[in-house]
Amino acid sequence: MIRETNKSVQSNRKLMWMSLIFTLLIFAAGFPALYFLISAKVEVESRKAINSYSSRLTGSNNNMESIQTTLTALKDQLARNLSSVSSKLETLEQQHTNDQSTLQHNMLSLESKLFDVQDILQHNMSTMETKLLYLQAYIRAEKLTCPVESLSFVDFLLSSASSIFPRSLPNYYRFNYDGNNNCNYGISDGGHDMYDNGNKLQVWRNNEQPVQVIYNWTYSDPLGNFLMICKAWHPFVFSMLVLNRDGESRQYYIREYGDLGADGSGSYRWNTGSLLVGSFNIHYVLYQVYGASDPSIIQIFFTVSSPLLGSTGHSSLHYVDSNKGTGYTNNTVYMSGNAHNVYLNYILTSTYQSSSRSAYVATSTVEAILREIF
Ligand SMILES: *[C@@H]1O[C@H](CO)[C@@H](O)[C@H](O)[C@H]1NC(C)=O
Ligand SMILES: *[C@@H]1O[C@H](CO)[C@@H](O)[C@H](O)[C@H]1NC(C)=O
Ligand SMILES: *[C@@H]1O[C@H](CO)[C@@H](O)[C@H](O)[C@H]1NC(C)=O
Ligand SMILES: CC(=O)N[C@H]1CO[C@H](CO)[C@@H](O)[C@@H]1O
Repeated sequence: MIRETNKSVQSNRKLMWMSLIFTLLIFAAGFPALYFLISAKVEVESRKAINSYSSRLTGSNNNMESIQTTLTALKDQLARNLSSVSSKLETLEQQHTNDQSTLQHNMLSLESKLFDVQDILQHNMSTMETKLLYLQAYIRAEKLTCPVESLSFVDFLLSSASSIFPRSLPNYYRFNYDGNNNCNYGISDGGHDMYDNGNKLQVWRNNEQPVQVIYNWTYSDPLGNFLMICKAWHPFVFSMLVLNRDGESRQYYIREYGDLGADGSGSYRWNTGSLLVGSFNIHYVLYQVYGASDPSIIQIFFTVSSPLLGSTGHSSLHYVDSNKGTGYTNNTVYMSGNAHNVYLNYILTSTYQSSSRSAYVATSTVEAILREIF
């Protein structure tokens, strides 16, 4: 039995060893396998991680590149914008310079216009002042010395001449007044080429300054030595009352001047004469331009004195033939003497026939008309 037991103990030990060895064997084989398994797993995982990281790296590389491209594009754009801005700036500067010079130019032209306006105003002022001066002197002189008949004589002469000339002068021509109303002192074209800025008048005394006669105005010499009335009617009538209050011997002048418009064609003639109509003592100087195809020009200068007009002293009438042609007139007619309250008059009239050259008007016709007037 013991043996048997020994035998069984021995087999048990064998079994123990065997299982120990077996276990050791298992351990010895299992660990490396496990290790192998684990390390394979780790490798797979890290490779995965590496792959994802490198792909992320590639992605960010790509981003970097695109950022760089964008940056470059922006830089280009900026450079272009910069140059466009600077060119715009230049344009603006140029425009500014142009604007400035335009502005300066405008300023200059405005300034010159201002000067013109100032000139006109100054001229108007002085014209107004002259007119005022005349009017004041006229009123003064009229109050002081003018005979009551003085103005009524001019009224009478005007109405008489304007009714008698048209009906008594054969082929009477009613010329035009075409000057401007503000400064009307001539006839630009009286129609049918009669005048080219003619029938301009000046009056003066002795060596004094000539006074321009403006149509339809009444004047008085500021010193009160004469009054004058000018009517651009039909015919044209100018009348000057020579007051000459102190009775000194003097000359009173009328000058008619301008372009006749006859351009040198036709003829001219001077005549003088005198007549007595009732108590009216008349001396005349007649100037005519005739024989051109234009209307004739008939200028009658005449003095009228009469006890009815308060005239005293003596006077004579003269003319100066200074132009000697039919292009222009420069007709100076003057009254000299110590007379007082004498009228020195000028009438412009005309004749015209479209079919023939204008005829010379005989002194007898003119005298007949003057007789009819008085
Ligand atoms: C450059 O100009 C363009 C138009 O030409 C404009 O659209 C853009 O905003 C500008 N860029 C910059 C940076 O000024
Ligand atoms: C002068 O006055 C008259 C009548 O008052 C007028 O008919 C005529 O047109 C005026 N003439 C001028 C040139 O102003
Ligand atoms: C006009 O005639 C006068 C003489 O009466 C003369 O002194 C003057 O110089 C002449 N004027 C012109 C512009 O011919
Ligand atoms: C108010 C007045 O007389 N105005 C005149 C000033 O002068 C200019 C030219 O000289 C005329 O055209 C105006 O009528």
